[in-house]
Amino acid sequence: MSSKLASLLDQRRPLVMGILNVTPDSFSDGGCYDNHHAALDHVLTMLEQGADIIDIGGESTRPGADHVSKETEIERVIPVLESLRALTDACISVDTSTPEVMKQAAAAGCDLINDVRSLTRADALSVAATTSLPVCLMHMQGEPKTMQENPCYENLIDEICAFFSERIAVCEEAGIDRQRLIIDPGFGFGKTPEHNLMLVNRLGQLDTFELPILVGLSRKSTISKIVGSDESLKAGSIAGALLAVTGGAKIVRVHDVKETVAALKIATSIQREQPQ
Ligand code: 8Y7
Repeated sequence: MSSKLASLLDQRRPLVMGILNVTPDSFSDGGCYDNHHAALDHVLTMLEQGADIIDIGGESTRPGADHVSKETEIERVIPVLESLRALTDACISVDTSTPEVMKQAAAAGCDLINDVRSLTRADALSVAATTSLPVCLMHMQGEPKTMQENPCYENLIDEICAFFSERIAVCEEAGIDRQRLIIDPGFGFGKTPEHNLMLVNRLGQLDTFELPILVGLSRKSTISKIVGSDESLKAGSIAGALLAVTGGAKIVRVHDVKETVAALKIATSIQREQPQ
């Protein structure tokens, strides 16, 4: 594990990963930050608000999204990453499944590879191995284009655990130390609302891997389906983040950094019976 992420995880409090979408069509930032300077501003704001990690993504993985070429992804992600690296020592994650992006992101000084496809693309394993960076492995059933059409499991938790067992073994064989891995059940990635809700309750079953757990529930459709209006999405997402952390998540990937940081401070203070 990179010393930067490892020392953050050593703090034994939940970490907040702020989302920076550099895509013209993202789940909910809708292209607001596709401009370089606005993107940098947004990151600096999230860091001031207490984000521990920033996750930069140039490929929309929202349900139904089209494939993005590696050239487009590189054009979107690398210049922003380079500018950010010059501005801050903060932990920066790159959300990508593309080996060429991983390679260039590592050269530009990123600290974590966040791959929703768990290094399944050709060459992703070997490239990730050579970067020496930590990797977040996420569970997904199917591919973003079609994953929400008919998600179906015989046993959700067993299948997710089997998936992680296999991917962890494959990573180790490729030379990626187990200590470099983070796991994520992949809320909304080939899952119905019922699946997602059950997963929050059963997060503890992923403890058997003894790896940090990351979760992303922020503004996802399960939250919006329950709370309805846009104004309630923030509160709904924070409730999800709190319960995920209570269930054992070590990192929450969120849009609303300021409010999530405040909510988690209360959770940690209550847990320690000491104001944090
Ligand atoms: C997740 C993610 C997205 C998630 C991890 C969105 C890139 C969809 N969701 N990465 N990425 N976990 N590790 O709504 O849940 O932000 S994209």
